[in-house]
Amino acid sequence: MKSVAKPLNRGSWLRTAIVSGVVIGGCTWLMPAHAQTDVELREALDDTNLVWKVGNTFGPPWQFQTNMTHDGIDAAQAGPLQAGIVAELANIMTSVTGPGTLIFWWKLENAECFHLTFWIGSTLIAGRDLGGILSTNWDRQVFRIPLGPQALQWTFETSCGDGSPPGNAWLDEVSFVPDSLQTNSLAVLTLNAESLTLDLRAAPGARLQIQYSTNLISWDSFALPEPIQLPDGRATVTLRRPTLSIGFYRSVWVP
Ligand SMILES: [Ca+2]
Repeated sequence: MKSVAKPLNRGSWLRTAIVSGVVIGGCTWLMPAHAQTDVELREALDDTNLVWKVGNTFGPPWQFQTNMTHDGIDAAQAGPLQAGIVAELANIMTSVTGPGTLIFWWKLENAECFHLTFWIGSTLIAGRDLGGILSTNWDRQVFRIPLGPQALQWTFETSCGDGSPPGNAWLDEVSFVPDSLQTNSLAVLTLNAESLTLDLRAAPGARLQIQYSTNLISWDSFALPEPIQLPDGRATVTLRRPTLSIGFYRSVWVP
């Protein structure tokens, strides 16, 4: 099949050649603009399982770029937006099926005249006065995603009036790992007649319950007020040791 010697839609020729699946066996495949946008954003945001859509009002949409990144390779950028008589806004959206853990990095150029927010469905999760993006540095966020299909959305929008400066926002290294694919480990650090201390490891943001057994068949949970949180993927906990002739311990995910 002949190669097509012209750029595809918005991407450059070089950029198109890099996108996996676009150049196959010397053949170049033309793609609709929305499909190319998804491929570019999937590469920029690094989770190959996610499908991306964008929307915008009075400003450029989120798009692939390589000038400002967290991973040193590529990232998605919104903007520049600039408030005039009307506000400007750009959304980037994907969907996942929870429960699982979502991690991403985001960055805001101007924290005074812009909002960068993260939503699960219609619920505002981070940004604005909820914290998490108050500085203009790259900022890592970790969230537990609840059970079932969930629409995820990042929104970049102007918040100052006419005459405010232009500004950009960036998103990089988005990762969603369902609980079914996650592993967690438990090691006993110390053990005495009254207590045991455990080293727990799992994906960042995990919530774990600790269980014990005498036969590896039936398991009981430690009576804890809340699941053990692992915001950084690791925790050390000391628990009152149950009265057992032989004890086995395990950690299990909590949605
Ligand atoms: Ca990237």
